[in-house]
Amino acid sequence: MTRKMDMDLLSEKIRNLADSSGLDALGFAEAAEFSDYALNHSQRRDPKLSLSGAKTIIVAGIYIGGLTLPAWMNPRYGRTSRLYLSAFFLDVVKPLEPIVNLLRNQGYQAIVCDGAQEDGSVIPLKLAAVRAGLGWQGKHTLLISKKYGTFLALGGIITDAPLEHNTEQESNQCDKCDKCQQACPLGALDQPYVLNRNSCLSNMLQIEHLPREAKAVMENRVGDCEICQEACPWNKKHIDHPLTTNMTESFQKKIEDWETFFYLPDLVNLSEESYREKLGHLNTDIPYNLFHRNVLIALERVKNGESDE
Ligand code: B12
Repeated sequence: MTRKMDMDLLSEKIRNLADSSGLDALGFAEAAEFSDYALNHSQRRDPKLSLSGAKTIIVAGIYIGGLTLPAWMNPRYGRTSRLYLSAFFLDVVKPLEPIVNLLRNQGYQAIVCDGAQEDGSVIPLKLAAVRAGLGWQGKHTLLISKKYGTFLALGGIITDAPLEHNTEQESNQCDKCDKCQQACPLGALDQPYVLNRNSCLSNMLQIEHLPREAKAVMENRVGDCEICQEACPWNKKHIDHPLTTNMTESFQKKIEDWETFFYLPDLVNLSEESYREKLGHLNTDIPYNLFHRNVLIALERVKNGESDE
């Protein structure tokens, strides 16, 4: 009984900390194996390989739909994604720190899914978020939250603290909708709920070999693609009328001069050093030469009058 009260109290403290750190969504899940995880990445599949006494996975989400975006609809500006602008995992890692400190002060171990390196991504975050009750995986494979659509950047902690565990998962609401599948110009979602990584434009824009079919559809994208997310009906209200949340302001500060930063005629002259200085903290993983290649293609398109402008 006392143990249960302690557990509830700690879970409650974590919820309060999450609120004050600006996290928009939080859930607790049992740290059991993700037996349906398809990648050959055993550490990610089994949280106990990261922490042998793991009991709980804490999954957190930050709403990234509220960013003021650069002038992406103008083909003279390079286009990226909300996740890219919000520094992938990193903005979810920082607000998790107070929770990690609390757990450690109480004598528990806590490992953060920092995502900065391949092995830092110690949890399959979409599957963990579903288990924690934050939403369901859509046909584009992304987590859909009723409140935030797919615009939740996810982060997580594995801990040996015995916290409350969610037991009710959100039911899948995609039903017959296949808008994301139809929207993908490269057929990366031909099979619902499975992303063919080799055909995903987000992936292609960060690898050496850019196939001709990707070049034909990338438009002004210089890194990352959000086509499937833009087509998702659960995102419509966020695209038309983004919410303002606690974090919107801090994201915004970081991209203050970015409305002009992505102007292609200037962007093409960005040196490797400035690239690192300006975008390094965003953890995009896109090497300078590939970013520059993407910018050149986008600019060429404007010069050749292939854009609608
Ligand atoms: C590797 C990776 C990528 C790779 C590969 C993507 C992939 N196949 O998942 C690349 C570089 C291509 C990529 C792209 C993007 N990514 Co990514 N990526 C990751 C990363 C690091 C691991 C994901 C992973 O494990 N994939 C492996 C595959 C096997 O997992 P899966 O797609 O979930 O596969 C499951 C389903 O297919 C399911 N399944 C099969 N059949 C069926 C049937 C039904 C009915 C159901 C429900 C499920 C189901 O079973 C599989 C489970 O094994 C995570 C962070 C993390 N640590 O989790 C971020 C992450 C998943 N990415 C994210 C995002 C946002 C993107 C992009 C949209 C980026 C952008 N442009 O904004 C694009 C994705 C486009 C898309 N439609 O997915 C977010 C997702 C947030 C969210 N709300 O869901 C994450 C969580 C990062 C973050 N910190 O927030 N990504």
